[in-house]
Amino acid sequence: MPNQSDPLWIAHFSDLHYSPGNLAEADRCFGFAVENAIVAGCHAAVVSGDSTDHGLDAHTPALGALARRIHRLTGHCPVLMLQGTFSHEPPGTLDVFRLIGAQYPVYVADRIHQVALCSGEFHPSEGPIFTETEFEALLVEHGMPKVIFTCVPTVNKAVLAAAAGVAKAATAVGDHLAAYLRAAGTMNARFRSLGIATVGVSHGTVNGCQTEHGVPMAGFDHEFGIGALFDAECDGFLLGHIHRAQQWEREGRVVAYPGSIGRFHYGEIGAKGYLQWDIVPGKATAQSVETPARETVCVDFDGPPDMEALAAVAAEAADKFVRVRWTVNEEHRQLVDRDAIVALFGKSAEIKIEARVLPAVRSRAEGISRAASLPEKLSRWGELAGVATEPLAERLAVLESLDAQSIADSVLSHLRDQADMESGDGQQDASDAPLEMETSYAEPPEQTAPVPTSHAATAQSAAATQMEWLTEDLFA
Ligand SMILES: [Mn+2]
Repeated sequence: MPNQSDPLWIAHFSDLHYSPGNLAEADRCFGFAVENAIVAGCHAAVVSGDSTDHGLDAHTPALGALARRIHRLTGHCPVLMLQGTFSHEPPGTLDVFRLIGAQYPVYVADRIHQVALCSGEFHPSEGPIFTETEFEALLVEHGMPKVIFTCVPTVNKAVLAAAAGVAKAATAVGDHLAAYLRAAGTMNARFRSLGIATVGVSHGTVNGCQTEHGVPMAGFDHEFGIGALFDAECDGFLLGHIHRAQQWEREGRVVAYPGSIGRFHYGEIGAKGYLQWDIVPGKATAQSVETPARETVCVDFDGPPDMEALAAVAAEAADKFVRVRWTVNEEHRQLVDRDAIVALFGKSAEIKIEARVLPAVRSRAEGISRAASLPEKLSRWGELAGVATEPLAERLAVLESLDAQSIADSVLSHLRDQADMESGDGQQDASDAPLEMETSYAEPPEQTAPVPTSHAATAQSAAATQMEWLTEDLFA
């Protein structure tokens, strides 16, 4: 341990997330950080929560690996481990670590309180803050503390919710913590006046911080305001929970997240590392040391993946972890060759493929497949869709029986008829216009046979129907 006058140098690790799935990443990064901190001669080490990713059985290799790293640290300096998020670190997970101290102890902070580090040993307060009596007894028995830690582990919101009313639970957590931090601040200011370093350790979200995905955390349901943390009058406030490294400074005092020790998810921005804190009473600095976190590459396509673009990415992605995502419409899904993409990234450490297929939304025409002919199918579709298909049926018959030139000729001849009708020749109307399609299209109108008089009325209405499809927009 250093002399009282030396700056206090704390290695601050957070969010190790040891689990079977994260073992390689967590242990490579934490192993590097532990050795780096030992070589650099840290005076104390802090893990500010989420040492594990979820509850781990005793026989899980990941738990053994974490224990070995912590044990290794205790051969060099005292270690404080803070209780993190309950889902990641079920209460009680850390208890066993109290037993693995070598040269120095592991201190587990799982309640809101203060703890003094004197000559390599931890001496906790009975209640949330050191009392006058406790502190004087501490000085008599153990001498001047090197540092006072103010510990705020994850708080049980259920307990607060019951006390404060469920609706106000989130706000109440912040209010209660702010009140506690202010009270601790009064004591911490006194410790500082005695030349003792003061350090806060907590696990939670600071309002206004940014996540590893670049999302700003702004709202009223977060644990801390940055002002509340500075109110604790700690020289340095060591935070965990947010996986992106970031810090705030006020008059020489610093609040900081080291971020997670490794890169556990795709799409995380920012470097990974641990923090080297240098603290003299009233002034702190936190320097990040980067860990060898895995490199990830994310490529997203709106539509089928561009294979040329992917080939260019693959050329730069040897030994990296690659995620390729795309979104395609259902009818284009067969355009994507997954195997070819996997093959492109043969040299990468991992290729993760996430395809999102947008389902085609179409209403089926019930019974249409049982209709025998195309005109029948058309008519069935018209019934179901509420569309009058007669004009379409006529055009379909024309398309089926005539070639393009004949159709065009007849359209032109009908247009000519119409022009004649508009010029006022009423007699032409009955004789020329009502044409039977089978006979009229290939011939000029004046050569076609006149419709028999007895059928004139019928023919006229038929003519009107036929004219309709000529005068209306063909593509309607
Ligand atoms: Mn975490």
